[in-house]
Amino acid sequence: MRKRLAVIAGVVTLAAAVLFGAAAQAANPVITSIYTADPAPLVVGNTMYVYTGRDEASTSQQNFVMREWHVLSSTDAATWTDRGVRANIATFPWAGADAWASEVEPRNGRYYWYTSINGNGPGWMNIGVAVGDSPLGPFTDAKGGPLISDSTANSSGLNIDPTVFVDDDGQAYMYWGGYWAPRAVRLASNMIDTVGSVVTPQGLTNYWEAPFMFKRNGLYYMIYAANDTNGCVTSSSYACQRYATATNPMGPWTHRGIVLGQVSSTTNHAGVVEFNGQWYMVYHNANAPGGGNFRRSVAVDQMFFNSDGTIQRVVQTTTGPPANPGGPTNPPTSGTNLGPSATASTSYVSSWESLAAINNGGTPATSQDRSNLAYGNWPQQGTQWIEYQWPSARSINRVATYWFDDNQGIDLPASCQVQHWNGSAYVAVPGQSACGVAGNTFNSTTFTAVSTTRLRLSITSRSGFSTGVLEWQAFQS
Ligand code: FUB
Repeated sequence: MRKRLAVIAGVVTLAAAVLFGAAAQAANPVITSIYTADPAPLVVGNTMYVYTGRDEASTSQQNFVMREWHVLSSTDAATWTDRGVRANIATFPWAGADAWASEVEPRNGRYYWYTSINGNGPGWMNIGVAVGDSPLGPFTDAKGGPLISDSTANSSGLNIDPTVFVDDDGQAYMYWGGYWAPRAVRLASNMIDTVGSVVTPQGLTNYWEAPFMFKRNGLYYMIYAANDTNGCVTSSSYACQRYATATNPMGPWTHRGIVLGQVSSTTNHAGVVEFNGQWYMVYHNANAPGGGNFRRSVAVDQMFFNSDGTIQRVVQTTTGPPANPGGPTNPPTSGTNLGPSATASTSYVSSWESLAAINNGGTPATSQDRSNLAYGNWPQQGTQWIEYQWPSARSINRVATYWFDDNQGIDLPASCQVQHWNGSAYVAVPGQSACGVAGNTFNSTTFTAVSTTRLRLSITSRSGFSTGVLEWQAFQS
């Protein structure tokens, strides 16, 4: 009975916090209404989400008191909103304490939230996984037990701090581990089972904990906390972020140096993301009023690459980044939308739907809003396309797509790509940011400006579904 009451209390707390999310001003730390730690960023459509733990220790407590995870969001990387508690210990009925570092990875329109959590079984920390249908959930336990525990062969000395990465070929990888013991394993396409053996990755020099994996220009990057005094920190109670690169997602890795110096909290946990053409590092420190090693706060700063792919050391600021530095403004209403002046065509449109929907200038209320017509290609599956053609070349550097989802045969796509006609073939527009597949919003994709008469959106459906679009905007650069 006590456990059931605890679960109900957890659900009530979750609901209250979801309802009462708080907005914040541009500054570092980005949120000061609560203490937040172990940030992991994710860009979906026009929004950067940051998944964080919450530090609840009092000023006199010298240990982590962490029971829930929050989601922060921003559409300009400068102004942040706490979207409230989106998962907590009660999300995992088999666990009982320690909602430590986590990370969310999307796949096929679902969002998998990998967490460090103390299970009720033998040993201490485990890796759990919850799943939801949107970046904000709701999230539920996906597996009914730990994905990794102390019983897993060759698991880490401390099974915490998962980072999950899905490569372009669909293969997913998970790295994790504390106590100087990194581990790596492949994940099945269902994202909740491991495949093959757990291995000890090579080349992550001075690894302590907190890995975060990403890919840029075909090169794999791993940032991670180290606590050596060989250029990293002044005392091994503290940590810096080192990074390594690899040409294979399982390594071996080549250590490249320090990307974030010592922070004001003893732990150092960070993530990296590209948003509107700019790279950011999110990390935590103890700089919020009343902050400390167990009362940490998330900060965001810009991160810059050198032309050889190495990374400049991140400058920690108290101001945070300017809104969308050097990038386009976010709202789909900004700039000149060339969609309405284009002639639209498609690989297929259902006889009862209308291709005119995509460039009639509508602003849908939701992905189910047919009030300005809807384009759908049911019963086609796999890859279909829509296209704009202009009588003479237009210079374009951004599109925004509002997907149609009729909750029947048409669903949000698995993936998409913006292409242009280069005179002899359709090719991907250069330097394009993620082609977002979120529902109920415009998904903005930026790219290096192309001068073209034909712009195409290639859309690949989720298995068993067709796809649709309510509005497709193409912006003059
Ligand atoms: O927040 C608890 C733990 O502290 C995390 O799992 C580690 O990465 C460190 O930040």
